Amino acid sequence: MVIPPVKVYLALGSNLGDRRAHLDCALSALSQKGEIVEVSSLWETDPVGYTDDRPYLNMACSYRTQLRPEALRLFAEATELRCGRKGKSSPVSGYAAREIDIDIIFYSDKVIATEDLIVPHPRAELRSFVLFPLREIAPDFVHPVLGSTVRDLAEKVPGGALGIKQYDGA
Ligand code: PH2
Ligand code: MG
Ligand code: MG
Repeated sequence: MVIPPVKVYLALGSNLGDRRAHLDCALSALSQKGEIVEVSSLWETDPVGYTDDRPYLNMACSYRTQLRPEALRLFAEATELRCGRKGKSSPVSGYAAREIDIDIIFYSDKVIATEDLIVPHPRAELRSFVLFPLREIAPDFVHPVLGSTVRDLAEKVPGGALGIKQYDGA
């Protein structure tokens, strides 16, 4: 059964190899099963949650898709592999450097909690590397659990603008 298109927000990151190429690969792969609508600028960010000296390039995009949440999760994972990701990591197994990471931050205003997928992303409000790019494209989007806009969450994010700067492409 086909569902009407929904708008979702994705966060992308890379800190291994040709970071920009990995992000471009992900965007073009995603556009084969939906429409990339808005794209943030690139932000260079210090790794959060583990020790690593290789900075990330992070960005966010909005995406119009007819994939249901679980199908989108699987497609995002397949896209990570196709765009060069070698290993899997999680807050439980421990983070590691990665060629490409694609996270579902919001799926429309849906609240989802299954064994494999939690949306809104459970750590979005703690992460400037998610909120700063997202604020560029969706400042007024309201977090469906917290009831705050992305703009407000970004302004209150722990650590503020520490360890994150706009990437000048050099
Ligand atoms: N992703 C993580 C863990 N830490 N740190 C930065 N700066 N950027 C990320 O995308 C990132 C991270 C888990 O996915
Ligand atoms: Mg992630
Ligand atoms: Mg991920």
